[in-house]
Amino acid sequence: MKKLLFGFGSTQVLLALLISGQTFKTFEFEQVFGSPGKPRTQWRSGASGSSALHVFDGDRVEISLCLLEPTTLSIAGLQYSNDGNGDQVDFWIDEKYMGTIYTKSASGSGMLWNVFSQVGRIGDAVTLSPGKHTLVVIVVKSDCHGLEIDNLEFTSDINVPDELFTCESKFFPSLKPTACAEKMDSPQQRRLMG
Ligand SMILES: [Ca+2]
Ligand SMILES: [Ca+2]
Repeated sequence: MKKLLFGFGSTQVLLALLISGQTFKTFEFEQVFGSPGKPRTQWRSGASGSSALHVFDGDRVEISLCLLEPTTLSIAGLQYSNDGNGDQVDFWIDEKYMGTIYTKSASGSGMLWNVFSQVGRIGDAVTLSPGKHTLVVIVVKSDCHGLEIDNLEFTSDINVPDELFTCESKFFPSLKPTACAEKMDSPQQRRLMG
């Protein structure tokens, strides 16, 4: 219950979801690297799961949705942080465009990477057939410094464990990395992070 309330803060929303039989599912983006504490998944006390995934222009995350029965779901929200100019992130499920979010420009000399903001619902609900579907999160436009994506929340009419719902995830770095991305992915940085 505590988890459901976190990030939404509205008893009305929670009650509406409980009455309608909807359940929340959460995907933590740092999962794509297995565990936090890597150059792209630094420890963040302000993030859920204590970490987020740093993404740059052209980076892409693919999340597999493994559905056991017909499922109606929607993307209920994204949590992110940004310290620098704004960014544009698009969302697709299979070949269907779901929506776009724009991060706010902010300047905190690096301190704002630990300050996470919530973006509300992205796109309409979709009904998917049983089987595997792919949710694509792609950074379409970004400054050199990129953004951090913490988690993605779904609502679903079928209640299965989170790890079944989002059964696999892969990270695809940009083929044309920015200077900031190259610096973060450098062998020196990986050595520094252990
Ligand atoms: Ca940015
Ligand atoms: Ca997280």
